[in-house]
Amino acid sequence: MSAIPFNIAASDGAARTGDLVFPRGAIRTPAFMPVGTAATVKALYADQVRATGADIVLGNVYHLMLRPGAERVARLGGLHTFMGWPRPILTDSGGFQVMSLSALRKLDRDGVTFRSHIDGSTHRLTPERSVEIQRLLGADVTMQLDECVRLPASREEIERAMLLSVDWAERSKAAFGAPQGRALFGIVQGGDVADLRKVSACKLVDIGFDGYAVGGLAVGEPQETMLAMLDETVPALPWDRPRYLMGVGSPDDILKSVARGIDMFDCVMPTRAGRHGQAFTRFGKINLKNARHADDPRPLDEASDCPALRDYSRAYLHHLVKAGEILGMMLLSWANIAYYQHLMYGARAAIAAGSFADYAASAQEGWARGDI
Ligand code: PRF
Repeated sequence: MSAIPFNIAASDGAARTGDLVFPRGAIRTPAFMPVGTAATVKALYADQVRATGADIVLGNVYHLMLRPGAERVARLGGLHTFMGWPRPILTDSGGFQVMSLSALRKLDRDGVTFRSHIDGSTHRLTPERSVEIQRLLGADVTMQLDECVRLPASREEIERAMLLSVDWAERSKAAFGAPQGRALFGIVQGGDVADLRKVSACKLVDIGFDGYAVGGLAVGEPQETMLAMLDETVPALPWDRPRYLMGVGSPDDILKSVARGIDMFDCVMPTRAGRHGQAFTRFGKINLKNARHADDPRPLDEASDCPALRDYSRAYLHHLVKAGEILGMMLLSWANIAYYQHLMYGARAAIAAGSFADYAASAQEGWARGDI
């Protein structure tokens, strides 16, 4: 029995909507979790993130252990106090970022040694140290340390990393213990190999976690492959526990994954795109750098209740982006997080009403109609 209640209020096909209840607040699912890598959702105030409808944000072991340091954050009262976000925080375990960001990484059965991308200093992460760092940060959801393989990769390589991740899952669970009001998630690996995905999921379910993440996807494979892997993986996971698809994705990826039974998502896409002059809207993706916006007095979406989408002209946003002004990044990051939260709000309501397929189809139509 998990300490963290997950109440599924309604389901529609494989899609479900409900609440994952932590002492610091409930997470309405399906949920999009804005990424706050370095103790900040880049370019946004914590209050603003909340006002878009986010119930939880992400933090990162890799970044925070290097700077400012987990022990320092703990001395300063933990990550919630440090960043002024009193609601739940999920922290990623570090393995994925070690592989994508650090220099000179060396993996062995016990853990991974790597050089910091900031100052070249040497560090080590083991499953036990990752769990300890997440405890020091005060994470509401702790992720196991895993190894994510980039695709394409050989079956042998994918199987080795998956079995190592299962071993690390066991060690993470032992190190985590049974703290009150906090959750530990296992991470399914197995690349694009269906039978390895099933083995990974079954082994993690045997160990037993508060929730199950699907890792190792959106790492270079086509969307079709990612969705096929979800079709293989999700049915092997317990119905009554939350499922989290790591690092996904576009609005289209998200709705297609919700339809396959995923409850939680995170992705840098809305904030990163915002810093690069792109807006996600119900009319699809709009590139504000484009000269066609220079004389356009219309807002991105006059019907939105987010000021960033409703109250600033496309001409002004175009100007800010072209001039490299900080406010351009702030407004577009805000607009994008607001749009993602709006999309999830609609998904939850549609699942509750039994009309999720219609909801997804009409979102698709809006994106396809484009920005007229
Ligand atoms: N593992 C971890 N974090 C992740 C991933 C993973 O496989 C991914 C893959 N899309 C994103 N973030 N720990």
